[in-house]
Amino acid sequence: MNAMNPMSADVLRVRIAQHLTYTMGKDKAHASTYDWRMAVSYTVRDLIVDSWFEATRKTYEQGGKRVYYLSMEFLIGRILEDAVINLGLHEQIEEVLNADGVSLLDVVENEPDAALGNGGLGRLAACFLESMSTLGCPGFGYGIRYEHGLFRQRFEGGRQVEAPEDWLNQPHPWEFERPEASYTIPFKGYVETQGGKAVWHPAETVLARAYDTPVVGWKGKWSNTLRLWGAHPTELFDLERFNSGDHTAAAAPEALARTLSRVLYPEDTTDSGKELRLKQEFFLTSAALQDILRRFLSEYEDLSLLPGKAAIQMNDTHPALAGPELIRLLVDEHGLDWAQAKDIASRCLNYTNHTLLPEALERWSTWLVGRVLPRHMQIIEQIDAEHQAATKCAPDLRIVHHDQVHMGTLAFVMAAHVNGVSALHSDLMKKTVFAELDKAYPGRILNQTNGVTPRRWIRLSNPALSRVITETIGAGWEDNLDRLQELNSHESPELLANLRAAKRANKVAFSNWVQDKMGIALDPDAMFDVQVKRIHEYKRQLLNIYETIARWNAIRKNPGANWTPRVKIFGGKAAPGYFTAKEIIRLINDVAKVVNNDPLTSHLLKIVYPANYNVSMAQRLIPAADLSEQISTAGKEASGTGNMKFTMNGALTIGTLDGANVEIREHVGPENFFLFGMTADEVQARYRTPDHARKAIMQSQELQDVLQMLVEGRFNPEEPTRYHGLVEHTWNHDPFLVASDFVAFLACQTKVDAAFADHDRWDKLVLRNIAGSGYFSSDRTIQGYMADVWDVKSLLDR
Ligand code: 26V
Repeated sequence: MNAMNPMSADVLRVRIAQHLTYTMGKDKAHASTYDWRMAVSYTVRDLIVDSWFEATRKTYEQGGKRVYYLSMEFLIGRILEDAVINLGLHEQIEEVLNADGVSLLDVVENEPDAALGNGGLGRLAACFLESMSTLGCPGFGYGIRYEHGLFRQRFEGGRQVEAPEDWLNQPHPWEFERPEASYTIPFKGYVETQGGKAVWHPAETVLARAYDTPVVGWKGKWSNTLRLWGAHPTELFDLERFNSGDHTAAAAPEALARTLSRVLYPEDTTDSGKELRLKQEFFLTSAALQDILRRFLSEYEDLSLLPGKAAIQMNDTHPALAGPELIRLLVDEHGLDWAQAKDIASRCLNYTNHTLLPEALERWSTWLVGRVLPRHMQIIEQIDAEHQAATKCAPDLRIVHHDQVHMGTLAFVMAAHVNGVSALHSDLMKKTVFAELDKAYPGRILNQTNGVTPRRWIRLSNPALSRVITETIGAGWEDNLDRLQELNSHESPELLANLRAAKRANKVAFSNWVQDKMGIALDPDAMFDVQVKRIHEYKRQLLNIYETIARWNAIRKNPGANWTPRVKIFGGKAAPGYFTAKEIIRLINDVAKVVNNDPLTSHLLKIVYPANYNVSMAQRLIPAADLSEQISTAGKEASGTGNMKFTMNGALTIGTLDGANVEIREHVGPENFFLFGMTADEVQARYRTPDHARKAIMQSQELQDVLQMLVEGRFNPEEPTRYHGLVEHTWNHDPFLVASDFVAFLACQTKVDAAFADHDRWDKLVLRNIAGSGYFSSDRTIQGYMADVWDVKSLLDR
């Protein structure tokens, strides 16, 4: 069922009522918001299943290649509202619910976020799945069905406190459990050679069971599957022990097995060789590959045909065991010889790199890999030996080096294509971390600049802007986002006023939410200046809060001057073990408390940091933003995707030449982008300057004042020494060059103030940004992967 053949409100009314009665067992008089949400979800799901079956049938019929996207993270967010929008049922369902005095908004907001990811990498995977469905690219997402997604964040005394997230404590209406699709995942034990063949005798096994969620594309024309694996015990429990009264021990095997899919790792940098994490990675990888081979062998016999039927994408190195595991399955289980198996594997696999930060590159000790996956350790050694023989590479370019398995090198060596996620990032891959591998395997590295789905990130989250766009350029831009360019030729005082009105409505809605949740009153006519993303030193939230303090000082010195009122909005979580990031959070909250209560400045400057930033909060916040802070140290942010969402929603960017900022600036026009700071090359040179931080601080009285206030405990008189460590860090280390970019940042912010005060000018900048953002649709990105990496064709006649 799709928008070309829309469901009438009458049919929907009957179906929703039936699910309310027969699925939920409630009558209307007693139905809660939860009951309505489930009834609506089942009704919508039924409609998706039709297109899902059709897509599956077409895929089998055509017998073409499929894409398998392996990712440890899928940061989906809410599903119902997205499905309703993509099926074009928003108005009808609203009508049906309103007739019973129920609000669709309440129903939609009753759904917990599926937060199966940490940040950009996981959200990208979710956007990709939606775009693959919109484009009719036959594919599967493979991930883990974490019982607990990313932790919930709250603040106590300004400090981050983590609580477990519990999205599965209610029935999850979007998934289909598939008990018949389960695979045994082996661990540990030993390898024996029998007649020249390796035989692995695992000491532990766990069952991976499939849970399928359909992902519906725009207008419901196609649906792909997100297949998440849940861990189950291979043996239920020890009945003998249970009968003898030891109930806890009897259940131990079950508990142990289930830990594999219990919780998402919340660290986005590696801080250790955690065995459970390695096991999770293998659990996903092995289950996915066994499933891929099973599906292939149900249609074909000759495994040498696999590369023509399966493109397997490794989302970062987390599934990089796919190389050795595919070889193991082909050799040990299917009897192929080594050379053929390796050739097949390396023609199926591709690898996307998402970061060049050394602390986030995965390495596992050979001891751990050898103990958990003894057969894979042998295979890795063999791959490495052949890599060494073929490239004569230096020891530090080997996969195994200093008793560690370098997963980036393993992924690179085993992949047909390796890609970065923005032009700058792919370029830096070739110049830095992967320079030698690029020479050894020329042409393997290519670029696919990230994108985001405009269905969720404009159409769903910003209905006000969506209406203005449709009224101006007509329908059909949602799956052809380059059409936003047409907005430029419609420039008129009326269009600019409409854009302004849409933005203001979003700001009012966000202000009401902040008032409600935090008890802080915001002025919707102030500039909403937003930095939302994981808290990381390289992203430089510290630079932003230092600038905020300097701004407060300047206002206090001259309160009568012509200030542009601003609301500084922060959002984001820190990894639980990341001490400095947590200090930055606390500092922002401490500063907010003091600044927001200053009667002299509170009409000119407010700071808000709503806790627990997630996909749903992003959907409220991004449409209300005027200014997007993309201020990472140049060369450190691989791409960014939030930057794209802000641009599409008519926020202007203040940013460095980093990641996709470079391309955003080119597409919207350099004159419509607030650029500041050192380039990636200048950053490298700056690191070589002795005492760079101290020298920079001496150049700025404003920064010295800020640091002095922190030394004096101006924002935390109850414990004045609280930020001495942070100040010392800035003076003596400053690894991300906050001090060196401070003066430029301040100057650029002054330009932003002036631009915002000039309404006519600002409105035009907004228009240029929206109109230039079409390139950043994930449809464009997926088309790039289909053509350059996967060699897969769309199965939709568009
Ligand atoms: C790293 C690790 C290391 C091992 C432990 C688990 C774990 C989980 C997550 C990560 C983060 C990988 C890097 C990442 O998220 N990169 C972001 O990817 C975005 C999508 O390409 C990109 O826009 C961001 O710039 C980049 O930081």
